[in-house]
Amino acid sequence: TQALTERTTRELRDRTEMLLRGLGAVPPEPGSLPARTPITGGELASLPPSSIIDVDLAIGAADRAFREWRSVPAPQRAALVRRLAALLTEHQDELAELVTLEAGKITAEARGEVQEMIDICEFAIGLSRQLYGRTMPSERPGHRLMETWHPLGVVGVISAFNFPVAVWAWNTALALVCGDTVVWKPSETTPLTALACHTLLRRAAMEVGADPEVHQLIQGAAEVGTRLVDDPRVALVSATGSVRMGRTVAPRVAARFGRCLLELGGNNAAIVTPSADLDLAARAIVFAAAGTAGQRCTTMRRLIVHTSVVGPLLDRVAAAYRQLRVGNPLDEGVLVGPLINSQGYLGMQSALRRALEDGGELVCGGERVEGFGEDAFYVRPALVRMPAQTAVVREETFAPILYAMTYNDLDAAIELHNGVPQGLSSSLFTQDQREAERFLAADGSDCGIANINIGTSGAEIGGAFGGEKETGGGRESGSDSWKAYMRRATNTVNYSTELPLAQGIRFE
Ligand code: UN1
Repeated sequence: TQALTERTTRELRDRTEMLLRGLGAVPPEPGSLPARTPITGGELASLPPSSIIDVDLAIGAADRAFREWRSVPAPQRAALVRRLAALLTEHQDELAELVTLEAGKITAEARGEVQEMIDICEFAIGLSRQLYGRTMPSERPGHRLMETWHPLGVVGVISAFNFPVAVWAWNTALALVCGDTVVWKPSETTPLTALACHTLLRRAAMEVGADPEVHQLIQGAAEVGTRLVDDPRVALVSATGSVRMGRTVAPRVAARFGRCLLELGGNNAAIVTPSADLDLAARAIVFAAAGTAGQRCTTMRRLIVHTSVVGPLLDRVAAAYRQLRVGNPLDEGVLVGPLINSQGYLGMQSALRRALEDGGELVCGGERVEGFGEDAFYVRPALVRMPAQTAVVREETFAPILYAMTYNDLDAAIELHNGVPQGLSSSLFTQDQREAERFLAADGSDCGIANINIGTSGAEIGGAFGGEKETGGGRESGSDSWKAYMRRATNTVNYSTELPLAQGIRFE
């Protein structure tokens, strides 16, 4: 296998170089930041990481560009995003393949991720004419009271390996039409897809006559991100990643009174009730739990099933799990690609061990799939029956482990559902309207996303995306998430010849 793996890596390296050229992203000079493919674990390229000085220069350039960009009318700013959408559409397959090579996603999901970028661009273009402020009736005669939304400043975007391009696009498309400029620090695991996106955006800017400096790319490990987080010129830090990362970022940004938008961990569950359509539920569960090899922040990690249907439901899920093809994500028919690296694999193994110690029973999966070389980590998605929601179940393990528990009474199920520190996404499967409404009510799911009869993952861009508790509270993407990228000014205008004071105060 070792020789085969090396040959495969060589082929993937050539392919990467070709894709980068096709995207106009000149393969950079080598440096100490390796870009690996989880397909074999081998190196595709290496790049020079940004130095602290590079980071300062990038923030300075974005700050200078902001001074002009903020005064360009929003519908004109949208021209840049429109051109980006066109380039993404033109290069959808190449960019998706690069995502597969660098993050290990299967082709369908990688294309879906690029589609999500195109979708958010379209949303942002429409939004550029809808950055609405309100007017309120003033309590004073001859006065007008209103609010205006203004560009905020430099937005620092920190993104994760699992959605290496879509999450960048959510932030960047909105930030740009809102009149902000962007400094992007991608995951150090996915520098090449970042380079490709940066190149496409810069090209779009050149083609529509916008200032290419509105977007800056900085690459490297945590210290590069920290520099970005600490800089007072960065008005908003939008960070996606682990709760651990959020715990360092949030207090640092708060200490300088900057703004934070956090998308941190999820420990998403589905409740399956006695009236649920079990075939539909099983299909939804398999995609949400095993898709993307369990490496979405929206991945389903917990199942809370009514005792009357637990047997038939788990039989269906286990049968589907046994049929899942795990392997090279470039191969047709493969539904589960590799984990990102050895850390992902070790994390999964240790969580499984703890679950079994807690009395968990492995229904299927969990084992490593060999034959891809020692540096590639392919696993069969695991289904584990748990006697209770023990400590390991309350943690987010970024790998395909689905813990199944049972319930008898819906109140207890919702209690169990909400009994974790994270609050991103959730689902309930039922044909009973009362149960559905209860789940969506104030005393139902405590998550930012609550679904009925669909899984926890795969949200559309039109809704606001994000969650509560340790998930961080931020909202990105659709609905009115744009407000996080702007500052609100309240304006009172006196068009009378008198000077009445509010609250009826007389000062004379
Ligand atoms: C993430 O995993 O960080 O809802 C984002 C979903 C995708 C986005 C996931 N649209 O699964």
